[in-house]
Amino acid sequence: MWSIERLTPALGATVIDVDLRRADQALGDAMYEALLEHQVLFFENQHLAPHEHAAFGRLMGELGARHHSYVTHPDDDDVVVLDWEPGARPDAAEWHSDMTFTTEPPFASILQAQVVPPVGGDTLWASMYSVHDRLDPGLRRDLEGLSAVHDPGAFRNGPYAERGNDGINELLGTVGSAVWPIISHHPVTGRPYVNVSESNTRWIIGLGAPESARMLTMLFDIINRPDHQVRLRWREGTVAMWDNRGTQHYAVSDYAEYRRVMHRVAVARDVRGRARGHLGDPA
Ligand SMILES: O=C(O)CCC(=O)C(=O)O
Repeated sequence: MWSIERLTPALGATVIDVDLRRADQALGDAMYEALLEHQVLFFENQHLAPHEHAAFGRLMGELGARHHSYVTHPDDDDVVVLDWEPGARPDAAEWHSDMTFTTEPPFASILQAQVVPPVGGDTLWASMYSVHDRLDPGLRRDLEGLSAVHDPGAFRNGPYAERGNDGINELLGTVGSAVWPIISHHPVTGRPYVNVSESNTRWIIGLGAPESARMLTMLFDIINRPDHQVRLRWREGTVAMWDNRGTQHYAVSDYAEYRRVMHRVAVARDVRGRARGHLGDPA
């Protein structure tokens, strides 16, 4: 029988004695509840083949949120490969939730380590519930009712290197941007969370440039406090699954001379949450 070990008061738990290759509907239901409670779950020693990884993803919900800038695995199109060769500049060393620049960001992501550096390459997650709950009440009141624009941020760099300004305009034309309340609500638990990220939030609607920039910088500093975080040291075969609503993550880019390879399955839609009826904010 599996069990759960919590990792920090803010978020994160390791699920012990579980084999995700044998996961069935009952385990999927249980992991869903655990995910709602702990926000990010870690499973050691899984070593899922691409089709097993995608099958576990399907147990958690509907797959399909493809990222515009990553390649997929030759054996399974639902598995994205993040392969950072020695000397590469990994692009996830910034706090972000996945694809908040779209109007339908994925519900969850499931990441498995394939090749890890001997040391370094950890990933951190932060609980945006924790950030919200510990905001100064006056600041929280000021933020209620404000919304902010999320856009692809540094994903501009690739198209710019390839095609200059036209590349950026094409990216913004196809991928676009999305507006979210700064205090958003989790669509299933209903809990409020802070929904701005250093990677993707560019502008607070209705404010002038200096006020918007100052307010966002202050929020990014708060998100960056260890009080809200958990940190994973990867081993090959470790799987992490996070709820993309109410968390952010940061992949530390400190392993310059080594290769790091991850497989990721994005779960686009939360089927169980939909069945319960959404409580959250409209996009
Ligand atoms: O490589 C990692 O640890 C995280 C990658 C990431 O940011 C993502 O999958 O969204």
